[in-house]
Amino acid sequence: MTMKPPSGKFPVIKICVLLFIVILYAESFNFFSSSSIFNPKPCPKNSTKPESMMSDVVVCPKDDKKTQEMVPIPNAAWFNDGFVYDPEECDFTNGKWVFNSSIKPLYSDKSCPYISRPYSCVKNGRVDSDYHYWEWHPEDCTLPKFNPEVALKKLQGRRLLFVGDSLQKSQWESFVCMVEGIIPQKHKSMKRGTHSVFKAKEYNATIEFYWAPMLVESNTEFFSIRDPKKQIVKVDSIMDRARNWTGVDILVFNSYVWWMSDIKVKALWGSFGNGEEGYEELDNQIAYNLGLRTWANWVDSTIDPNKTRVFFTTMSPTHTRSADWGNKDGVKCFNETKPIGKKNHWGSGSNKGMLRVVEKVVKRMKVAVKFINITQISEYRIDAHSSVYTETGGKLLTQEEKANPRNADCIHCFFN
Ligand SMILES: *[C@@H]1O[C@H](CO)[C@@H](O)[C@H](O)[C@H]1NC(C)=O
Ligand SMILES: *[C@@H]1O[C@H](CO)[C@@H](O)[C@H](O)[C@H]1NC(C)=O
Ligand SMILES: *[C@@H]1O[C@H](CO)[C@@H](O)[C@H](O)[C@H]1NC(C)=O
Ligand SMILES: *[C@@H]1O[C@H](CO)[C@@H](O)[C@H](O)[C@H]1NC(C)=O
Ligand SMILES: *[C@@H]1O[C@H](CO)[C@@H](O)[C@H](O)[C@H]1NC(C)=O
Ligand SMILES: *[C@@H]1O[C@H](CO)[C@@H](O)[C@H](O)[C@H]1NC(C)=O
Ligand SMILES: CC(=O)N[C@H]1CO[C@H](CO)[C@@H](O)[C@@H]1O
Repeated sequence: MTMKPPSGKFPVIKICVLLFIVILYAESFNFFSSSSIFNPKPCPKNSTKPESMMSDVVVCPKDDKKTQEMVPIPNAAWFNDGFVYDPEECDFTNGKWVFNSSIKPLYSDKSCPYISRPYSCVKNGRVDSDYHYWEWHPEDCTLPKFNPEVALKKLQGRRLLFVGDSLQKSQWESFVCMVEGIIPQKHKSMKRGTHSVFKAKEYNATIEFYWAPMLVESNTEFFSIRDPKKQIVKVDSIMDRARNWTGVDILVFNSYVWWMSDIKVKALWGSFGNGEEGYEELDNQIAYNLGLRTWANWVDSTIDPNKTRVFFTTMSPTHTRSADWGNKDGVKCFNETKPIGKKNHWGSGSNKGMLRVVEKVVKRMKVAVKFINITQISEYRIDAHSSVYTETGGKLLTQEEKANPRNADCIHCFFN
């Protein structure tokens, strides 16, 4: 397999999928190649020479000093953790958003038919457009340019499945939209449901999504019950749905916002099988821990790490408190049109305690789970939410409703 030097920056700013694609690019070279591993490394800041023996591809950020080296590592396999892309080497999450009006977005919610209506900002009437034109520039490395064909080739004969909540669903839709443009109509198909499947037929590849907002079961997930006070979470129930997560090559999980209601989580164990009595009220971190451990046990007992790569997307921040970024007169993310420039900004919508819970659970797992850490890079993007360009109860907001900042959706990411 040959690899072209990564060049340029990401042409589209998809907060949610950006890091995943970086990881796909970084890892899939070894994932999908039997004989060699290509692993992007940052250039040491004070040198132009790659220093690591493991270094396969080194691209310096400065154009005139591009250093490249490719060293196939014989007999190394993609699962060998010693060789897998190491976020410590180039922390993609450490960087800044840079405005670039020359970016040509790969799709818009008008060109791609797969974006759900609540996140179709342009269709829903958003007229400002700066939010399309911010590029993520990591400090220590250059991101590879996204190429839909290369991405599809990497997925050839494979199944990629996203499992989780609506943010994960958006991530799936965005990923599909980034590649579907190059596939002729008759060579692709989409089936929607609890388990949605996009097929790229020529590539024998599928990009799938499974709705499981808490990973484990709850009585609210299909919206038959809408009152959060009546929500009951079956913290040990995962088996029925998880049967549909097997035989997949790449699994990407997430779960966060559904655990974050203001009231305690009513947790139920299977042994209280009859009806919904016998629940226990728990703090969200404790309940989250129980739910995630159920998930972790399933992964450890079911997933063959030689066949399946497992990822976990960290929480996507909510931007519902404008005082977090010093806009005292603002309401939520309403009317925000620029990212936050302050390095390491961290708002009240990202609960560090919850992050620690996931980290701890994952650390104890047998199967290596790689984090797609979107939290920090998304924290900056107060401008990148559906805001009032969304719908409620299946209906677009009226002009009047749009004028009311309180109606802004500051949880979901935009999809342009
Ligand atoms: C380059 O950086 C390394 C590690 O950060 C340090 O040990 C070394 O002294 C530096 N060399 C120069 C010439 O600054
Ligand atoms: C802006 O984007 C264009 C098109 O992708 C690219 O050629 C150019 O290098 C970018 N500019 C900067 C400063 O990154
Ligand atoms: C298509 O991919 C699946 C795995 O997703 C594999 O089992 C099957 O053999 C492939 N079919 C062809 C014709 O390559
Ligand atoms: C994965 O493959 C390696 C090397 O072929 C083998 O040693 C290991 O037992 C396998 N692991 C599992 C879980 O099958
Ligand atoms: C939102 O922005 C628009 C356009 O800049 C402005 O006309 C309007 O007054 C703003 N609304 C609020 C509530 O700040
Ligand atoms: C994700 O990034 C945040 C901030 O950069 C950091 O605090 C956290 O430990 C990271 N979590 C994981 C699981 O990588
Ligand atoms: C959407 C869904 O849950 N699909 C299937 C999951 O797996 C079970 C058992 O294999 C099927 O009965 C479901 O239809």
